[in-house]
Amino acid sequence: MEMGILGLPQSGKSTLFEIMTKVKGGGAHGETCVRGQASVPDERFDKLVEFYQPVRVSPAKVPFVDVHAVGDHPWEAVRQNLSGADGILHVIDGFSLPDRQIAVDAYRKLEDELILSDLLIIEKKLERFAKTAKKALTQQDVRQSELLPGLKEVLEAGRPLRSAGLDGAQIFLLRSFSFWSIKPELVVVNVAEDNLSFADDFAKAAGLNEPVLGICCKIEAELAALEPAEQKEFLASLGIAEPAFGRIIRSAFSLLGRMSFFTVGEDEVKAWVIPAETKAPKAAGAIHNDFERGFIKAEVMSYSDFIACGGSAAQVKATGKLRLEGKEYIVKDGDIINLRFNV
Ligand SMILES: Nc1nc2c(ncn2[C@@H]2O[C@H](COP(=O)(O)OP(=O)(O)O)[C@@H](O)[C@H]2O)c(=O)[nH]1
Ligand SMILES: [Mg+2]
Repeated sequence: MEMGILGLPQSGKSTLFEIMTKVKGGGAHGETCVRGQASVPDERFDKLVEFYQPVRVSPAKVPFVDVHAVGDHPWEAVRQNLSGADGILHVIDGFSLPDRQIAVDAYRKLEDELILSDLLIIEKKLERFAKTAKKALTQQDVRQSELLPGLKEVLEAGRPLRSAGLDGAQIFLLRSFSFWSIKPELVVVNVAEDNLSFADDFAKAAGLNEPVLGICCKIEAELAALEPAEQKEFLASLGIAEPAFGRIIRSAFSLLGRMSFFTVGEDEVKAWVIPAETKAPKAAGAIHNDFERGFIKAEVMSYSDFIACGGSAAQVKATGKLRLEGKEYIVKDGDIINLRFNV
């Protein structure tokens, strides 16, 4: 799982990457590509840490990739380093020239590049299908050849594949193409300090289905350099409850279809990252492969029951709210789990 950061040069990609991951962005040491993990802010997690006061604290993480794409062939660097990304964070410069049309054009410029790239893939494939004898086509070929012409029309209309209303099976059928515009996308407008509402202006003007969030990287970079207590003061002075970068990380996390369950104790409170709709043994496998094989039962407390019982696991058990779940249990976001396994 990985989120690729896309955007024109000087739009603030590396600045945002650094704010989110605390890792120096691409280009700082001459690399074309830098990876970093961003902690996902989660009030529930903070609360669990407060109750357990553990030695180690391990929040959920989202990996981001920052590409330093400059020079004559920036697109090549992007292609090489972001093709494996599961989602795209598209950064728009909204600070240097806060003009809606310029921002929308900047967005379209890269978006059209991705759409064109996908269109070429489809055209090539359809050509190949046309040249192949019907009998030589596999079942998968046939299903692809039925699906692709409609998708070609979507792209020709300038729309990304993620807007084509594809279902899970169709997306699976298309996975080998590594389409760009099929990836879920979060749009982030990097706004000027004195023009925080520009992200909303952009969203209205662009009329996108994709989620759009605003951030002023300049302010948030200053914020990130402060001690936690000073951060709170600084935010309060601006009338902001939470820094925007936290919301961006959370949106990326859910855009990638991920959720977390918790394991708790005095040694460690940890948020484990799993895809939504994961069954208990697979979730156990996120902790250790052996736990999946040797899975017996999961003792589960819901986060809300835990809080209702004043943060006492014993109280949860005493009130009959501790559930013993088996192999078919689908883990819910925020479950607090203790595994029983046999290895
Ligand atoms: N005024 C202003 N400058 C910014 C902001 N975000 C980034 N910059 C500056 O814009 C330049 C390019 O930023 P960078 O993150 O390297 O862009 P990248 O090429 O997309 O990675 C740097 O000099 C940043 O300091 C912002 O919100 N406001
Ligand atoms: Mg950069």
